[in-house]
Amino acid sequence: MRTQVGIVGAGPAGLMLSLLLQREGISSVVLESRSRAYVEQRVRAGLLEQWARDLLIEIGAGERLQREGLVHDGIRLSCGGALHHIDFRRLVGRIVTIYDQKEVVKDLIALLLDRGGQILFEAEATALDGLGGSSSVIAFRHGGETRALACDVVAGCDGFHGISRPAIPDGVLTVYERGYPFGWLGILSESPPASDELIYAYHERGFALFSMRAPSLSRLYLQCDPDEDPARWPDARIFDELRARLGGSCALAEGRVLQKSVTPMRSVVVEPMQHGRLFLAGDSAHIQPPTGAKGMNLAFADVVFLSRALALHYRHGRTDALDAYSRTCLDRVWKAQRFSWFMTQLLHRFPDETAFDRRRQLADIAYLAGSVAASTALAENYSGLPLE
Ligand code: RFL
Ligand code: PHB
Repeated sequence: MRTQVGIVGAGPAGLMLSLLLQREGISSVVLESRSRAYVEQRVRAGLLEQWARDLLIEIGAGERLQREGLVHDGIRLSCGGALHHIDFRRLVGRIVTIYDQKEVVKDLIALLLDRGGQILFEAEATALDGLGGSSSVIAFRHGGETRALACDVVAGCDGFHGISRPAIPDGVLTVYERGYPFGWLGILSESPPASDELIYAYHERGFALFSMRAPSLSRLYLQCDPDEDPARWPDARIFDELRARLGGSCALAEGRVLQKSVTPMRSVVVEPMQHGRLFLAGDSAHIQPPTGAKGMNLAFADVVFLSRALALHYRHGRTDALDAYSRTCLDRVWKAQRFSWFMTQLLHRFPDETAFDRRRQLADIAYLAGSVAASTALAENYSGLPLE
């Protein structure tokens, strides 16, 4: 098999890249280790920045998104029994959309296959060869056989646990990393959301996030230990804790818990995001705590930059944009890291915190709630910095 761009991974990054390349007349093949059913059911992110929504519509994958996506003008911060509204539409003229990542993935897969794109499911990439030479080969296992995909360029869109990043020789990458002493217990509940917009709750018992997926489906998160066992959280305990952390600022309806799991939290960025013919995009190059809702959006931004650079390369023989790929992405990635860290340190309890730290957090929230300058900065970052 041969193609121009070999893409490892059919998450948001890999699928969007294949569609963007197709629009530029560049061929690609997507290799995905899991089955189609598996990637279409994986519960993950939920929030699209304004420009990411616009991108999905522009590429032709926005029909269901525009019908079923929940458009929010802002978010609410809950603290000390009060709810503070940060109104993105008023402050920066932008909105955000709640639309589950698995729905985004479903729509992108359907569109790509409909347009004659190539995705091989249950095709696990096992090795990347020739990254420093004139062409590369991705070895993969498919249907019990070992096969090879020859390509000009490899796009490593295989997430944080993929093979692309580890395929880069030792000593080439600088890894910037920060751990957090907590995780999130994520819950999907058959109950109407507590509010029409997301609530980020600061509370002495720990952080809680009240999100949603549909008018009768809530997505809820509780700060917990990073190695917490979800089995220790029967439904009644979950709702007692959510109600306590919401602090009476609005009513919370109980419902059947459909799913619960614990996500530990980490910030990681690798530099550079390119090695020879391999370009990393999305979670394979960077992850951040979900408090800023940045992961899927950053994955899309990376592949927009990569597809533009590849178009210039194939159309005009230019390599300047490809050479600048890592720098271009990292500028945005670090701003997203900063914002995700800001939201995380603002709202969580830390085991080694002092009374001074708590007072400072409360002052920060009061400043956000009361200052147009501070809330505009939050609105601008949360709803998505412009791509250009
Ligand atoms: P993905 O989605 O992990 O896709 C990688 C794909 O590569 C496949 N793969 C391989 N395929 C072939 N061969 C191999 N050797 C392979 N190894 C791996 C995998 O099966 C998979 O299909 O990475 P991508 O495309 O970079 O997308 C990143 C996003 O998925 C991620 O950043 C977000 O989910 C993060 N995230 C959020 N992002 C947002 O933008 N907004 C949010 O509100 C948000 N909330 C969240 C989140 C992530 C969370 N968790 C579970 C980590 C909330 C949570 C709780
Ligand atoms: C979600 O709805 O899953 C979600 C929303 C916002 C976040 C994190 C997760 O910051």
